[in-house]
Amino acid sequence: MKATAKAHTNIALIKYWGKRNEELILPTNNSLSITLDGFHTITNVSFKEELTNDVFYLNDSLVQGEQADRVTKFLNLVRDLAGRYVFAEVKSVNAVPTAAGFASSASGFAALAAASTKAVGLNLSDEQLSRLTRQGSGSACRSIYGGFAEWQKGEKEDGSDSFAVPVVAKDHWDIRVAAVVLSSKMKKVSSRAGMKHTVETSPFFKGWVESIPADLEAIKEGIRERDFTKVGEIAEANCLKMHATTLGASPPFTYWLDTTVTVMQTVKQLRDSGIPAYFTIDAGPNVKVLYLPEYEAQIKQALQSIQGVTDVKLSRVGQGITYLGDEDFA
Ligand code: FM0
Repeated sequence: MKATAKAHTNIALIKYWGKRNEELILPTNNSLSITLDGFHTITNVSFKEELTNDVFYLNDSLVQGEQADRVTKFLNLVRDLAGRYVFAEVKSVNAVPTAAGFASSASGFAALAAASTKAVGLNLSDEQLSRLTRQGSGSACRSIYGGFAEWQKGEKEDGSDSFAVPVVAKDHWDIRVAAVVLSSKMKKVSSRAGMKHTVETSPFFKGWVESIPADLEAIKEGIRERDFTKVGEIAEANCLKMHATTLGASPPFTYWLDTTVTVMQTVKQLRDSGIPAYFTIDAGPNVKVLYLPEYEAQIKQALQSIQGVTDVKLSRVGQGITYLGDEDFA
């Protein structure tokens, strides 16, 4: 009754921003991401008859409160699916520095879903696993796959047609992502709270949702053709549209800091000087920069030299879920 799984985080090029059902985590629009090899979570789940509640350790520390409740809520789904009502010990090791501005919830829930379902004896298909993972954290359903993945929002009220699928073979394209870490200690508006507030109050939200199908069609074509300019332009514009919805909210808010804008301008300057690069930003101040391998040295140098940037972490396209032996869990 135990298993260990590893999952990587992902960065969306077409953003998931808005839910139509908060309980089931059903989105208002399709989204599309790249799984990244630079950031991962490894999770070991043991279901044990002697436990009287779930216990959750993150990086060797016992976690209680809201984060632990989210793990238990997710394990309840797994127990219902398996028809086995046994509590679990969950041990996670996160190699996703929170400071890098990646939602560790993506790799976290993907690894939890994979390890817990395997431990309880469920043998799920990728589609079933993605659908289940979605209910832990929406963006996590894309981390089941390596390479480029699209989360199809689905139409049904029960969410049975809302899950991610691969877009191309994992090794289709060696595209790179630099995560630019800023020095801020800004209080964070979570993506969950930020998107809810935006859906409820921003008049720009409607325009956002309506603009998605065309972006998706075009970016998938760009990915298939390995057309970096096309993919970069669409991803950057899609990110700007998402952030524009927050400025239209009431009260308005933004995830950007002054250094966020400086990094965006640097990316534009790199392009003007002949180095192809495009940015994207999630629900936080840090910037992710898309680039091609041959420009890695220049990209890293330019981003590192910006005042207020504390770190630049480079990543390649990563793989989907892998299962590890218990001896691999350190
Ligand atoms: O990843 O409320 O998955 O597509 O990162 O747990 O379903 O943390 F930029 C924002 C991620 C949203 C875009 O939201 O929300 C993306 C975002 P949950 P998530």
